[in-house]
Amino acid sequence: MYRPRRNVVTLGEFIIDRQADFPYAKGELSSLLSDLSIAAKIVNHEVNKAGLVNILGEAGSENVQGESQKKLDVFANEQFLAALASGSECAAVASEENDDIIIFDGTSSAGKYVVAIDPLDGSSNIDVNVSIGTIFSIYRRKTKNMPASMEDFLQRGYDQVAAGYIVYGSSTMLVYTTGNGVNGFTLDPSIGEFCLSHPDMRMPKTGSVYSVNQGNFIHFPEGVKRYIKSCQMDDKANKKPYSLRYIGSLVSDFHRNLIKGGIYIYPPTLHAPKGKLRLLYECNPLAMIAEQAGGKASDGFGDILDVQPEELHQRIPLYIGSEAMVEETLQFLREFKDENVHPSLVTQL
Ligand code: AHM
Ligand code: MG
Repeated sequence: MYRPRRNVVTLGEFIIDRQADFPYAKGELSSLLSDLSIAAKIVNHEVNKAGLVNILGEAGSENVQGESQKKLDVFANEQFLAALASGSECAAVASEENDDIIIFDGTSSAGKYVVAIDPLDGSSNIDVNVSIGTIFSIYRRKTKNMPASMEDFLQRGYDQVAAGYIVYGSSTMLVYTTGNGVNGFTLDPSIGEFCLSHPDMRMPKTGSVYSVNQGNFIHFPEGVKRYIKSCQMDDKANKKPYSLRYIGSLVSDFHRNLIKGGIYIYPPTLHAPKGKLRLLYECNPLAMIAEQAGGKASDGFGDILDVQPEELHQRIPLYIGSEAMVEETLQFLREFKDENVHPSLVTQL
């Protein structure tokens, strides 16, 4: 008998199909991921027409890091908060754009999960039509029978139950993990659905791309300088010299390296001794994805996912990507840890 079939698997179908894999499966985490994907579609729509409408430019306010916010940052933040607030699974959100955690009232305070999010990462690229992204991290709440609190967010990356990102690039993709491999979905604008395009993503063990803001070179620790120099050597056996690729949007640089192999580095610098990137909603979610895809993420000493956070907007150095490349960088850091490092970095490290 003829049975019509279609090849496309939508994100919604995939999430429901995988629901049984979740240790506490009752559909709440699935529902939370769906809420995030809906907000992602709305943000994508706005990102795509950003050049056409008066939504570009400074919003006139500064975020908690003292950085100027773009209008699209504000819009994305509002959309993700609204999507999470309207579901009943998320009890509270920590966002790069908000000083404090946002605790949802009413039924949502019973939600079992909290979400840490960078609603629009790489915001300096908005005005120039270069890829930007959203990064999210989901934890089970620790608090019970009371409103969510800071304690729910200050959990190690290894405690994440799910993590993901959306890259608004030449196409828009949502990539996520629930600790059971990594899967990527591409938005098909004609039907408005994220469709499974990259099942079971694996990060190549090594690559030939390094991503770092080399403009800060003189302020890097000696080990990072030596690693960069080794990337530039003529060394055919190890496929060096590597290519330098730095978009300046962490999500986009990470996404390319996830697919093609490579390393992304944001080390401590003289002016930013703890690096620039935020542990909770930038480094931890990408570290979970990297590890789930066979890659590695370190702060220069140990696994990023093993770091006990002390504050919401904590910054941390990041070395993330193909396992062999991260390992090699760590070797350089160990070998040159005492050499030629600016005194302020020695005390901070
Ligand atoms: P943002 O969250 O304010 O956009 O900052 C994070 C971004 C990352 O996406 C990117 O990799 C990095 O900052 C670039 O920083 P720099 O310009 O110092 O190289
Ligand atoms: Mg960011």
